[in-house]
Amino acid sequence: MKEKILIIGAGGQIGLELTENLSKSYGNDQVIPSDLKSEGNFANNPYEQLDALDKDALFKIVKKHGITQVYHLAALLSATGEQNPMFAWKLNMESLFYVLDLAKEKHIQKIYWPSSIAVFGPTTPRENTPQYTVMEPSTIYGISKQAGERWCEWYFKKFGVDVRSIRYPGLIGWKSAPGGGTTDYAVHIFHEALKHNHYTSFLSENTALPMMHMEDAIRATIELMHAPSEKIKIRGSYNLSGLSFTPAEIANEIKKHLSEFRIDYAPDFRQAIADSWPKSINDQEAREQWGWKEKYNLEALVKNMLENIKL
Ligand code: NAD
Ligand code: AKB
Repeated sequence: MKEKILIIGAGGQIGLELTENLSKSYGNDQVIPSDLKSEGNFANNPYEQLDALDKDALFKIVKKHGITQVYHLAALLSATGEQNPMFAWKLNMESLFYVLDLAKEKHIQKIYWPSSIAVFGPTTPRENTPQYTVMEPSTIYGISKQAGERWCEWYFKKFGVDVRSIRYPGLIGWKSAPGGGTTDYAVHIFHEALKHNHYTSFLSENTALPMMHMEDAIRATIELMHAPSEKIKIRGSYNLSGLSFTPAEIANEIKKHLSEFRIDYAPDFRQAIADSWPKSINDQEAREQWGWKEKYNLEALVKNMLENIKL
């Protein structure tokens, strides 16, 4: 069957790169990016303006294009979610139900929905955090992702919905601007380094967090979506690890390329969020079950970002 893919929230950090990547494999006409924004950056694809909370509009677009797969990316992230908790809950949960129901009712065949390391909380073991462990998230974003994982598994078990998910760490890419996340300091730092040779970090010097180059994350997403169904043993969401570093460590790596670069630290409300998350992730299930392996370490990531960011 020829796949037709709808990407919801395609105008964000992940969506822009995923649209580009899927279009290369499936063809521009087979990939339909959509977002709240009236115009997308998608001259080559049939773009749709769509509010993920508009169930009827979503259904019409699915029928109009004969959609077979949905990548549902629209969400409020950790920092913006804490500023607007009730709306974060509404957006992150209700839009997921609409997509899961489309599959339950057999209008679409496959769903990708991202979770996050934000599902973990202050009572989770922070080093080498395993797939199965204590999970008491302390942000609305994390609570919505944890609940979303449970709903995905429930729809799989109850109705056979083919839904797949990854708990992304902080993602770092050069093709788009940072969004409303706590890990986004590690994207912003490159733009400020190149513009001003200076960055004020909203996380403290020694705050280690799990991170990943966007290219690795997109490849993982597509590999998971292409994996044979019987290999996908986890229908909540997979731990996935790339690398871990602190603001001081990434700053030191940037200094190897920009010797004048300086960093200051002025932690704000996002410090408490970062302090509740793991420092590193154990992803043995993803490695064993569908062959995940990252490409980028810190050295390669910093080099790649500095070479590619266009101001
Ligand atoms: P982003 O904030 O850059 O992009 C989100 C996109 O969704 C934006 O283009 C926004 O306009 C769109 N959107 C918001 N509300 C919408 C609505 N009502 N209808 C349609 N579109 C809407 O986020 P991102 O970094 O690309 O993240 C995408 C997904 O991946 C999210 O679910 C996020 O939780 C998850 N994730 C991201 C990271 C990361 O580091 N970027 C890490 C873990 C999980
Ligand atoms: C955020 O910081 O909110 C995201 C995430 C790790 O989910 N980047």
